[in-house]
Amino acid sequence: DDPTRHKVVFVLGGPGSGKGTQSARLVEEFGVAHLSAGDLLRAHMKSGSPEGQMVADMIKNGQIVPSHVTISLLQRAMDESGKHKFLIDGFPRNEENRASFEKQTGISPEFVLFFDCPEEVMERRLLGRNEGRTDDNIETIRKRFHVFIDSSMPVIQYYDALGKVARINADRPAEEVYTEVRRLFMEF
Ligand code: UP5
Ligand code: MG
Repeated sequence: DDPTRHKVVFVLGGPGSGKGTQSARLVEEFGVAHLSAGDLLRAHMKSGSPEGQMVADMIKNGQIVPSHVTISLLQRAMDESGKHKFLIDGFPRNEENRASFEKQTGISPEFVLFFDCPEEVMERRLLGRNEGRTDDNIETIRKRFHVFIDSSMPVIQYYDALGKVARINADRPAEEVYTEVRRLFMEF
């Protein structure tokens, strides 16, 4: 399988901005493959390996897992999917993630969907989610917000400077957000 055929869209935005929700709709309508880096890491942490334990500790603290771990999970998922169009949700989260991914896979994204949402709205959504995630507590949520501003926003700025970012106001009902997301998705 030729990796140069792979087309990738990064789905970025703060914790609780709606990355997973909107990605699921795009999958339904356009049949692209959805790879949530967070979901892959959460599955990996249940593996019982020492690396899994490290991932669990880092997620509970809202920290960014080392690139090599996340990238190998993403690469394997891409290889196993048999598809060549991917939505990668929640990755890259820092400059090192971004540079390593582009270097190791040779893939740069077609574009980036950026869900822009106020913190108080994201906080309310995360506290109301109730899916038993170890990072959905107020203490970890504050750390996640901090890491997002400090480490992840520079990645969005990097792609914005390349003209690759489509910003979406995510502080609206999910249906309304999707109307704009699908329109942007079809334009590209
Ligand atoms: N909801 C969604 N849209 C809504 C809307 N428009 N109006 C009202 N409610 C809405 O949505 C969150 C909640 O809000 C849901 O209950 C939903 O119904 C509702 P969701 O779509 O799940 O938002 P999402 O942006 O996906 O939120 P998530 O919590 O998954 O974002 P994070 O970025 O925090 O989580 P992720 O899983 O990507 O990462 C978790 C951790 O893994 C990171 O903190 C980090 O420790 C680690 N990680 C890495 O280290 N490296 C990576 O590359 C990726 C993750
Ligand atoms: Mg998510």
